Amino acid sequence: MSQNKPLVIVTRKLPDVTETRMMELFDTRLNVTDDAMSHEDLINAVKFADVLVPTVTDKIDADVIAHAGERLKLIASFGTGWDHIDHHAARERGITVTNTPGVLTEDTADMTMALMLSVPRRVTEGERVLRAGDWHGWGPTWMLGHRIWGKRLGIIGMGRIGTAVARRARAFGLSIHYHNRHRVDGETEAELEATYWESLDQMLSRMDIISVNCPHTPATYHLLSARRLQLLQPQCYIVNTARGEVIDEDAMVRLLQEGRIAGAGLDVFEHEPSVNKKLLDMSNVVLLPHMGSATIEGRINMGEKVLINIRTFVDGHNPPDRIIDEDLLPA
Ligand code: 8YV
Repeated sequence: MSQNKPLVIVTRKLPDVTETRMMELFDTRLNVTDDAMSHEDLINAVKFADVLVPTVTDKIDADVIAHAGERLKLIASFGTGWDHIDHHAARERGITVTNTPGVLTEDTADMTMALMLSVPRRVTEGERVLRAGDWHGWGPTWMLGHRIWGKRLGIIGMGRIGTAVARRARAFGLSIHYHNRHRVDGETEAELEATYWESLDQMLSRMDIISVNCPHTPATYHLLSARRLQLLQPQCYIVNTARGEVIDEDAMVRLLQEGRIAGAGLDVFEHEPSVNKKLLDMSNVVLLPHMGSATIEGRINMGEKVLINIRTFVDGHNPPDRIIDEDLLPA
């Protein structure tokens, strides 16, 4: 790290308050146009930066890290998921990686509930009919969806977000089931009246709604594989606000087309920002453009975390949100 203010390169437009404070504290290069950086732009950035502040849209792979200059010591990512960063390559180069956990938990859980309600109750479908001028009045058997009260919700990944989803879902009358790499503590399990399934296969075949809330790691890539998706019951809905890569998206699309699952609420996709065209034609799916954490409050909190991580690191301390190897364990 240089003697003067560290050079911080920010890859995307961040909230004004974050950018302003960053300008005050560090020698900061902002991205005022907000155009996503190309692979080449990222390589150029890491050659000179002391600190890189990327987001989920920047693939910081081994090649980018191989081009890092001697000065690059910290990658302070703006976001909780860090699957866009080759953490092993960074560690081998002595580069610390941080993220922004905790501050987007409630917002993401809210969006999960929004999808969980929207798909079975046909919310966006009904809205589309109305806007198209095709609503000709109430009908006793028209636009019927399915009740969620009393149904079984299976949460994959009972970390902060999964637990926040469970709390909300309880209030909507869902019974909570979960699969996680560790069983949660007894108090939380009792509070949520949650049933733990060590076997994901066993859980999947019994649920009415599946919510994906685990991070994307090598161990969770296609965790919902073609084989596992076939275990779901035909009335089951899938909700994903975590990462598209956790589900074999082609296999899910096939099951949706064949009517072998009831529907899906998706905020994330396997090949973002491109979305499988077949999904666009389906009425039983609700599709959102990765908006789970998109609140002004959440983004400002995320910015604050990035600032704290950089400042702490620059001052010679362990940044609070340093990514540690435990996170690489399977979900
Ligand atoms: C963020 C997310 O907005 O934090 C995450 O893991 O998926 C998003 O909600 C995004 O990552 C910002 O980089």
